[in-house]
This record gives sequence, structure tokens and C-alpha cells, in this order.
Amino acid sequence: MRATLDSSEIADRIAREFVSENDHLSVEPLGEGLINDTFLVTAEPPGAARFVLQRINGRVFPEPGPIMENLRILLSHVRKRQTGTDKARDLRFPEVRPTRAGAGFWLDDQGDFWRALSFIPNTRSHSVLQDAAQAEEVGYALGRFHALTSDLDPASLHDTLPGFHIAPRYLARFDHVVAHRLPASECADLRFAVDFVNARRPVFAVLEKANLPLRVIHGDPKLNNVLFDEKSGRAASLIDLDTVKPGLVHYDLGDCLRSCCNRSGEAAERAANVRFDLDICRAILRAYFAEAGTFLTDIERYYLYDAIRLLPLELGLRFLTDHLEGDRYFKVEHPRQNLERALVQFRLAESVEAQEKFIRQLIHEQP
Ligand code: GN1
Ligand code: MG
Repeated sequence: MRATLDSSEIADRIAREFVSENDHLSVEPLGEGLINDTFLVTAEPPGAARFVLQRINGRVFPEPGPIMENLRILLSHVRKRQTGTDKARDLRFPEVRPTRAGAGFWLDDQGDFWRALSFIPNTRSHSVLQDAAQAEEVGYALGRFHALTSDLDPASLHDTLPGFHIAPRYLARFDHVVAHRLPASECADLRFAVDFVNARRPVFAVLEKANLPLRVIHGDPKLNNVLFDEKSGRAASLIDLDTVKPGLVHYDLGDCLRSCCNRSGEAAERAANVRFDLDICRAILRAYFAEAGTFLTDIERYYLYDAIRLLPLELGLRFLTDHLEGDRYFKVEHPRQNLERALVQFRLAESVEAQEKFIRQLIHEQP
């Protein structure tokens, strides 16, 4: 999903607030985010500066202050944890780039909030996972992120997005929307999607009822938020840190696996072809547990299967609800897109359900 030309023009103007007055800049849309608008800014001559500029979606994140404060708390914690370690490799994180006036963000005349982060050089992202070696890198990145934040008090972070990943709340919203907005003449896909959710109603509350410990979570560790070193192919960074907040590690693992183990991608052309890849799941879990296995408790492990089943179902429900509400949350390029996205996630959830025994076995095998 690309930002519109219109927002590119605005970005061009805003980028100047983050550099010396006379720098010549090139500004290009970056990534495939469904919420914020993201741009890569390169100052000329090359080498002068390269950074990521984002317009934060104010409908999703109304308050810039807490987001930037969380980012500062996280980065300073991680920096402390990483100094003096003799690890041959570690994750790198972006730095906040202040405006020329020294502020952490820029408010434009529309009231939109923009901020800049350093670009981590010589890295790239992928939207579809290539092989098991890459899956191990993703598992490492998420496990290392959880390990680095395992001693950061979740209560020290703001809840930047109340209700995020609280599945029963998404179900309640869906019920409200269905009661008020379900079109009189439903298409077959829409009927299928609504029935799919209704047949699984008890599943949505499983994690919230389980009394699991709150930890620091990333919130959105999907494949294209992992940056890989261009040369070695190893995971170099986990980006998109706006949803770092208190939560359950289950949300993260479930989200990471639903993204990586669907090798047809989130925008698969035919939902019928989508399946959950067990070999990729095995590789991610193995590398994740190598980093994070020491602090996860038995009860957390017990509920991992439920998370792997729930997260695609939850994202499908979020897409479906947004479709029924008129596409107010996720960016779309055509009116059926959120419904199609929902069908992909539901097909993935079905594939998880069909392989429950094997997935539980993979979890059980982890040391
Ligand atoms: C959104 O904007 P993006 O692509 O980073 C969403 C995630 C979804 C993802 C699906 C804050 O993330 O929860 O998993 O789309 N982020 C928010 O692609 O809702
Ligand atoms: Mg995100």
C-alpha cells in the first residue's frame, strides 16, 4: 500500500523541518503499513542524512506524547541492556531524529503529528517469508526483543492503544456493527465471514480469561517489521515500535506466526490457497525459545496454541468489522479489500485448527 501523491507532497515539505535549512532532499513512500504514512528521506549529497519520516494516523493514535515517551523509555532501557554485553550480534534500534528546533515531533497545520527516525543502513524487509533460515532469524528477533524487555516494568509504559489485541472487545464491536450495519443483501463471502466468526465465539475470550502475566510487547511483529541485513540475511532490527506497550507475549508470537507461516502473504489473491506452514512455525519457535525460553512460565507455554489460533481469527475479525464500518481504520484501495483480507486470515485460522495436534507437539518440543 503506497501513500498518496498528495501526502508525498506534504511529506516533502515536512521533511525540511528535520534537516538543515538548505539541504536538498528526496522523499519516497516506504513500506506497506496499513495505518501510518511512511517515507524514506535522503538528503543530497548522499551520505548527508537518511531517515524515516512518518505521519502518525491520528484516528488510531490520537496522542503523540505517550508514543514518543514510550519510545524513549524503550530505547534507553535497551541501550542500557546492550552496553557491555559481549554478544557477537544483537538487534539494532532506530533513534529519534529531532526537528531543527530540537522537538521530538512536528505538528503540521492540519494537526497531524510527524516524526523522524534514523534509517538502519544496509537492511531490507520482506513481505513473504523465503525459507526456514529466514524464519529462524525472525524467531531470534522476536525472542531477543522479549528478552531485552523482560526486565522493563510494563507499568512504566503508556497504553498507547487501549483495547489493542483484546479480542473480546473486537467481538463486541463486531456485534454492534453487525446489528446496525449488516447490508440487507449480503454477498456469499460476507455471509461466510460472519458465520465463521459466530461459529468460534468462545475462542475470542480464551487468552483474556487465562490470567496470564503482563509483559512488554512489540504489538505488531509481523514479517515486514523485521529488518534483515542485506548481505548476511540475518535479522538486524525489529521496527515499528508504536505499539510497544504492556500486553501478553501471546499476542506477539501469535501475530508473528500468522504473518510468517502464511507464505501466500496477507494480500493473497485466492484465500483458498492459504495455509499455515508447519516447517516455518517449527523454525520460528526453535529460535524464539533459544532467546526467550528461560523466562516464559508453564502457563504461558500452555496457552501458546490458543494464541496461534486466535491471532489470525482476531485480525480477520478486525478486517471484517472495518469492512462493515466503511473502511475507517485500515487503508484500502478498493471497497472489498478488507473483506478479502478477512477471508485470508480466516482460511489461515482454519489451517491452524486442522493442524492443532502438530502445532501443540511443536510447542511441547521446545526446551
Ligand atoms: C496494522 O500499519 P501496520 O501495517 O504496521 C495493524 C496491525 C495489523 C496489520 C496487518 C496499530 O499494522 O495490528 O496486524 O496492520 N496495526 C495497528 O497488516 O492496528
Ligand atoms: Mg504497525
